Amino acid sequence: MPSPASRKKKPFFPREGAQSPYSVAQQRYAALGVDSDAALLALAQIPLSLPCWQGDDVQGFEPSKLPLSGGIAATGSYPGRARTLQELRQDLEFALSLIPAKHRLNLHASYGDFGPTAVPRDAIEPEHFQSWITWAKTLGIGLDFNPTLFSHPKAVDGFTLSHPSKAIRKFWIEHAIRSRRIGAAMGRALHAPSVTNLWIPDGSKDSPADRLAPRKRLADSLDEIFAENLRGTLDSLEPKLFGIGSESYVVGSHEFYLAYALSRKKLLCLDSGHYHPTENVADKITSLLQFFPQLLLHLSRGIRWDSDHVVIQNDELLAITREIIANRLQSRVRIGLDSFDASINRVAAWVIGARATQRALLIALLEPTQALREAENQGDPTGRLALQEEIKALPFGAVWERFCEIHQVPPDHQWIAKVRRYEADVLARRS
Ligand code: RNT
Ligand code: ZN
Repeated sequence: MPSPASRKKKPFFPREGAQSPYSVAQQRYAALGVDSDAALLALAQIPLSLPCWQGDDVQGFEPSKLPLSGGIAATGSYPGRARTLQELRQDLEFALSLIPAKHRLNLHASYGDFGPTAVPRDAIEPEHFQSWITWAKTLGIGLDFNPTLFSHPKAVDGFTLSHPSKAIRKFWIEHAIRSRRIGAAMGRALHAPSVTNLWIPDGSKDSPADRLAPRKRLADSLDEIFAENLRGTLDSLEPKLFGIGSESYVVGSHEFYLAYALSRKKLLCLDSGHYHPTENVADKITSLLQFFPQLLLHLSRGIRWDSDHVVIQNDELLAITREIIANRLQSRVRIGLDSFDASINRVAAWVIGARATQRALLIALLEPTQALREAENQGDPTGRLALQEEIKALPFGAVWERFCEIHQVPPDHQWIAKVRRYEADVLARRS
């Protein structure tokens, strides 16, 4: 006769301490046909390109700094901004030590190792970025690049490559040509192509009388910039729908760059902060990839008029990572982050944004895509919706903790203490 204890129903969940949280999660996912070990391996293969400009409020290292312009703004005065190239590298190395797996750094042309003498933007050379290349090699990370067409006397009236003045256009064309060569030099030196992404601020506050001519001038400028065939760089173009001071008209709009990039075999960059608030950026990915071999993403967080808040794990981000992973598009979508927030610890901003993106990618990698598609293919939208909702409660946190453990970085709730110590020891000493 069985004892009353053994007649008790076996608990569905193993008792606390009986198994590690990861193995419990592993079993929950396996029951849905998802291999969490494979998800951990796949996540480690997805590099994120971190924006150098989050470390110093988009100031750069040109000796004559102009205030940030071009309709973008880093608001806040949190202490500890990196003031020199050495400080920025130190902060980046520290941030990278808190982000699991290997990543990339996205540099702007204004962040060269220029020394005390001003180097005009139309005279920058790969040599000004040699120390970045050496640094990246030491860390074993890749570099991406961007020409800088803002915060400059020749960019103050809102137009650069589409400016009516030929001389101004020529200046910026030369800058962009040189930037492509720098991106190519980085890519060749680091044995993996660098993305050289072009964003320009051109646009106007009020309705222009002529929307056509600036776009024609921009197309012509771009053709000059891309005339040279280069190995080592992938060119990319970043549209925007509106900005501060370009509320009524942006020359490089979505349609402009979409058509330009497609016809010239360039990459298109989707910045998730650049579209109307109800526009679904995630939904653009599979449409564009019917025709583009690759895309670049600037993951960002738009709030009202700002397009560059720190990335967080919100529905928008989850929808984007889900589209990439569920369709196995990770080798065709390059992921960069784009934020500049001067109101919080800037090192923490990198870490929060990168880890949020990795968590969102992991959630996508743990999705029971096959089961969802089966429901869909069987004409069962009810079952699909039920499962889509229920997977939100699956224990992805334990898998994320395992990822941090494998990559020897502090788990959630622990990395922030390290940042606080760094703040006290390093950042607080910067006046
Ligand atoms: C601006 C664009 C652009 C910049 C960086 C600094 O709206 O998003 O990518 O954020 O070039
Ligand atoms: Zn961007």
